[in-house]
Amino acid sequence: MGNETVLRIAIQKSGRLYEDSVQLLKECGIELRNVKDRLRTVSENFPIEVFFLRDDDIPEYVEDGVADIGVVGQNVLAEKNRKVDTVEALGFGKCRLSIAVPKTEEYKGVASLEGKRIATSYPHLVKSFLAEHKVTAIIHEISGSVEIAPGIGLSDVIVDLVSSGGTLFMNGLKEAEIILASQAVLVARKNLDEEKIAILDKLLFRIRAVKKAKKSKYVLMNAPNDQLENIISLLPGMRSPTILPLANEGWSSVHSVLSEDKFWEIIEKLKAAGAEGILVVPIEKMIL
Ligand code: PRT
Ligand code: ZN
Repeated sequence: MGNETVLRIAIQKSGRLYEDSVQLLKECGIELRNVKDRLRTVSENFPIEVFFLRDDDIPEYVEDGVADIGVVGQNVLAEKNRKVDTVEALGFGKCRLSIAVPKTEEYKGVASLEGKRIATSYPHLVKSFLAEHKVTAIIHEISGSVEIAPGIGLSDVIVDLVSSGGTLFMNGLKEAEIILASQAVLVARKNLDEEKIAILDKLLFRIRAVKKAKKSKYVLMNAPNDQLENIISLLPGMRSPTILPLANEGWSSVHSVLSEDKFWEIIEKLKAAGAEGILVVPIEKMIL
């Protein structure tokens, strides 16, 4: 790539955010070769260089300017408390940092943690949560397998990440209170120069198009002409739905875009209004 400016992005080397991070870049049309077993790689078709790092190190590397931007969980970002800007929520890596207590115990609120031993990998977040609630407890920082701590007598409760809740359940624990809801975000270092901001804007434009497309479906259906007006009124479309005559007299083909949150509701109304042969197609990119 010669001396052209490249934007350096840090993503997780392996683990829960790796696949989705690489997939996101791919969906943005950014080609990366040989991503496995590499520390860094430069894209051939977009001015970006990818660094593969441990997720815990990403906020620091971005703050220090070793990388310009990074993909990291809000949980790690909040714990590390580095001076970086969050530029976009990415919608994957969703989880929550929660207080979990033994299944057999009744949880009576934050105040009941007074004097208790809490095992966690998130000492700073736990400390500030307790301070906020004016509770004093003993924090045991452990780096992995936090969920076994109560079982081996190391702590009374834990604060750990939860997604399905299966891990807690298998260890005789239950989720008692959420401290932080988290997902992966794109962060950027402060004071990026103009050229890098221009590349970041280009990347963000693509990321938003991909995100938007994931939330939307392209819908095609056949509609009796005497019901067209009614059917069209149910459809938002990007501007308005597309109507094409069918060879079959008295019928039209109606095309539109529906957002996922309203999808089923609208489909039911369309059927009730006489729409037939409804096809639902995923959208790859959506540029508005
Ligand atoms: O090696 P490196 O340091 O990079 O990776 P890591 O082992 O520290 O992190 P990794 O890959 O486990 O997680 C990376 C990020 O994924 C986290 O920082 C979160 O932002 C996000 N994430 C999303 C999760 C989970 N979901 C999750 N369920 N991270 C961890 N878990 C663990 C949790 O700690 C518990 O052990 O999964 C278990 C619970 O899962 P359930 O489904 O049984 O509730
Ligand atoms: Zn980590």
